[in-house]
Amino acid sequence: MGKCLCFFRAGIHNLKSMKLFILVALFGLGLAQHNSHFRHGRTAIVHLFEWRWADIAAECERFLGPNGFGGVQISPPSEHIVLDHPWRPWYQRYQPIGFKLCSRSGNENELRDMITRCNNVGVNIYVDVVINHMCGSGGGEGTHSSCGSWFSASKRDFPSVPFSKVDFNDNKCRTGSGEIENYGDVNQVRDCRLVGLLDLALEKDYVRGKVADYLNKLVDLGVAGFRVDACKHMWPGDLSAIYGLLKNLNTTWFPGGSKPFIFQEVIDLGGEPITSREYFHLGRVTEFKYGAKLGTVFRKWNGEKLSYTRNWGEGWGFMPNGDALVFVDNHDNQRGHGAGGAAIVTFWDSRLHKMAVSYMLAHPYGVTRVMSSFRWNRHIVNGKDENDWIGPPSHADGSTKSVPINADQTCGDGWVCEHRWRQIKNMVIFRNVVNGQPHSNWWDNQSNQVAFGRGNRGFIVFNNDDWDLDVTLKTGMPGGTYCDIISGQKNESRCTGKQINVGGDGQAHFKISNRDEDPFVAIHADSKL
Ligand code: AAO
Repeated sequence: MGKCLCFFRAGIHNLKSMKLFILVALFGLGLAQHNSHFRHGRTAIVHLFEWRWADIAAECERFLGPNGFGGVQISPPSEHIVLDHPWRPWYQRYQPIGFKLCSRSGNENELRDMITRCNNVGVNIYVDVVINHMCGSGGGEGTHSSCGSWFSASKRDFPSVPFSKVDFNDNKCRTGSGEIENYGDVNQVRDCRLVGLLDLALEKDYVRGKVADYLNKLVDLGVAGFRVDACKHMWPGDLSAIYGLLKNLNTTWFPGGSKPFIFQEVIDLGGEPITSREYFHLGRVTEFKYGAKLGTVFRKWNGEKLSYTRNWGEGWGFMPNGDALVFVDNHDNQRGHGAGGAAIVTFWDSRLHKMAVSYMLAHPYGVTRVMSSFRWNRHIVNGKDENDWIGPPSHADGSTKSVPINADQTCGDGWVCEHRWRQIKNMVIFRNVVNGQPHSNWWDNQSNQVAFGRGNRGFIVFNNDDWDLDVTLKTGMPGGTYCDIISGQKNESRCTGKQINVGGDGQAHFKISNRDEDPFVAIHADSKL
C-alpha cells in the first residue's frame, strides 16, 4: 500500500511539474514573440518611413548605432503597385502585388546589405509586413508594379506568388459590396475588403505557406521581427498558424532559439467588438490610446492636465505593459488616416512633439517607437488634408530621393528626421541609461508642471503651464553637477546647455520659464560632469 501510495504521490508530483513545465514553456514561448531582442541595453525603435535601404544602412552606421537606437521599422519591402499620381502616393506600399523583395526603397541586394550593416552596429531591423491583402480591387491589370511583375486585380491573378481567385475571400464576405461596411460586425472586418483591398483567404494552408515563406525569407536575411499590418482584419487563429511557421532568428546576430519579435497593428480606442486583447497571446500590440491621450494631455484639451499622468500607463486603461508597443504619432495618424484625430501631436507641432516624445521615452511603459517623417505640402479643407496621399520626396521619375545630411546634422530635401533632433536623440540615450529603473520621485503642481525620476539614474521636469516653474525637488540622483540633455548635452568636461546641481541630499533647484524654446529639463547618470 505504502509503495503504491508513494508512486501515486510521485505521479501527482510529476504531473504537477509537467503541467508547470508546459505552462512555463508556453508562457515562455508566448513571451518570446513579445521580446524585441534589443542589443546592448538599447530600448527604442525609430520608424524610418519610406526611407531607401541604402540610406537606412548609412544612417545605422553614422547615427543610429553610435547613439544607441535599438532598431528601425522599415516600410514594406514586398513588390507593390505603382499608382500614377504625380507624387506616387506613400500608400502604394500597402498594396502588395507579390512577395518579391523589390520596392521603391530598393531591391533584394540593397535590403540584404542594409540588414547586415545595421545588425553589425547593433541596430535591429523590424519589417512592416502587409499580409492581410493584395492591391486594391480597382488596381487594374498590367506591369505597373515596383518590379514590373504582371498582375490583374480584377481577375485576382498574381502570378509572381502565385495567387489566384481561390486564394481570396470574395465568396466568404457577406456584404453586398464585398467591402467592410460596419466595424461592429466581426465577420465583415475580417472577411471583407478593407478600403477595397483584395482580402486573402488566410485560413488556407496554401496562402499561409506563401505568407510564411515571405516572412521566413526576411528572417533568413537577419531581421529581428515584424510590424504586422491590419491585424484587426485577420483572424487570430490564422495569425497564430502563420506565426507558428516562422523560423527562429538568424544566429549570426541573435542567440539560438530567438523567435521573431511581433508587434501587431490593431486600432482599438474602444467601442468595437474586436479588441487588442484578442491578439496579446500572439505578440505585442500597437496601443493607439497612448498617443491619442498624450496628445490631449499636452494640448490641455478636454480639461486634461499633465499632473493627471501620475499613474500613466495601465492606470489610464492602456493594455498591460508587457503587451504594448507605444508611439506619439504614426504614419497614418500624422496625416489623419488612422486613429486619434486632431489630438495627435506630430512634427508639425514641433515644440509639443519634443515634449510628448520625451515624456514617452522617459516613462517605463511599453516598447517605444519614434516616428521619422517626410514633409508634404498639406492642404487642409474642412479639417481634412486633401494632400494626405503625397508620397516621399521623389525625383521626376517617381523614384524616392536619398536623405541628405546637413552640416548641422539635420536632414534636407523634405526629410524631417525627428529622430535626429537633439532633444529626441538625447532622450533615446536617456531611456537606455535608465533602463530597468522604476518610475520614482513623482512631483506635480496639480496643474501642468510635473517631474519624475527613474530610480537613481535619471530625472525629468516639465513645465507645460503658462507661468514659470521654480521649485526644489527630490531627484533620487547622487549629488553632483549634471548637464541638461534637452537644452544641450555634455561635451567632454562641460555642458553646452543648462546645468543642474544636485546636492548630497539628492535635492536640486529647477527654474523653467514657460517661454523657453523647450520648457523641460532632463538629467541622467551619463550626463554628470
Ligand atoms: C488607398 C486609398 C483607398 C483605396 C485603397 C485601395 O486611400 O481609398 O480604396 O487604396 O485602392 C493605407 C492608407 C489607405 C490606403 C491603403 C492602401 O491609409 O488610405 O487605401 O494604404 O493603399 C483601418 C485599419 C488599419 C489601417 C487603417 C488605415 O484597421 O489597419 O484603416 N492601417 C493600416 C496601415 C495603413 C494602410 C493599411 C492598413 C492597409 O497602417 O497605412 O492603409 O494596408 C476606425 C477603425 C480602424 C480603421 C479606421 C480607418 O478607426 O477602428 O480599425 O483603421 O477607422 O480609418 C476614431 C475611432 C477609431 C477609428 C478612427 C478613424 O479615432 O475611435 O476607431 O476614428 O476613423
